[in-house]
Amino acid sequence: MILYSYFRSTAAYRVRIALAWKGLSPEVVPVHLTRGGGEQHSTVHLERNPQGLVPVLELDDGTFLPQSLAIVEYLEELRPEPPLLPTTAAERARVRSLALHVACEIHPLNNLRVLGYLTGALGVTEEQRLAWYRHWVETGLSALEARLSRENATGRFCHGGTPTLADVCLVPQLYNARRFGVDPARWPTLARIETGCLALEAFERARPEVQVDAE
Ligand SMILES: N[C@@H](CCC(=O)N[C@@H](CS)C(=O)NCC(=O)O)C(=O)O
Repeated sequence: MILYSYFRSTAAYRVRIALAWKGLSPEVVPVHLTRGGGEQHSTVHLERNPQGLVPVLELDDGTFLPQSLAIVEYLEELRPEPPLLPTTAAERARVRSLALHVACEIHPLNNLRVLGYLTGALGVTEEQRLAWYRHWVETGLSALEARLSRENATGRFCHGGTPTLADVCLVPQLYNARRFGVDPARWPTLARIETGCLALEAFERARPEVQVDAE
């Protein structure tokens, strides 16, 4: 397998965590999202993913698989142990619901191309762009904090005693928030879960700062 990744990409970070958790270390091919207008728009990358986004996982048969959550679910089926989803249907639904809270309601609003469209085509100022980012990340993470502090008062992870797909989505989102000057310490449950995750080797190996293309 080959992972097309960018060190700062939160969606690629999710896949890197899952790969490391499963003990898989495929070749990683960086796709630089800003250099030269963005390598994600190159003909070669658009053949991998016409959306012009990372991550993409190239499977052993040469198939290209975009979309981080589909990739993580694929890895879960390929290598069920150690799991990233719990055993009962209700628990799996809860974990997926937490993951989608981040991946569908927070991340897409603050993607590079969305922020670029704001300052480019719509002509908003840098200050307004940052206000947009902070609004959606704070709204989304505050709701997640409310939910997790109610449902999981003392747990080390989002669900149960081991990391799941929910933590795979949460940790990169908190990394991204910090990059834009939003300190996750204001959400104590999320911050505690992040600390628990980052103490694990798989999360350490997936960190942006230790990737081959880190700057
Ligand atoms: N829903 C997609 C989102 C992928 C995505 O938005 N990737 C970002 C990096 S985190 C990207 O490639 N952005 C390039 C751009 O916006 O031009 C997934 O989960 O894989």
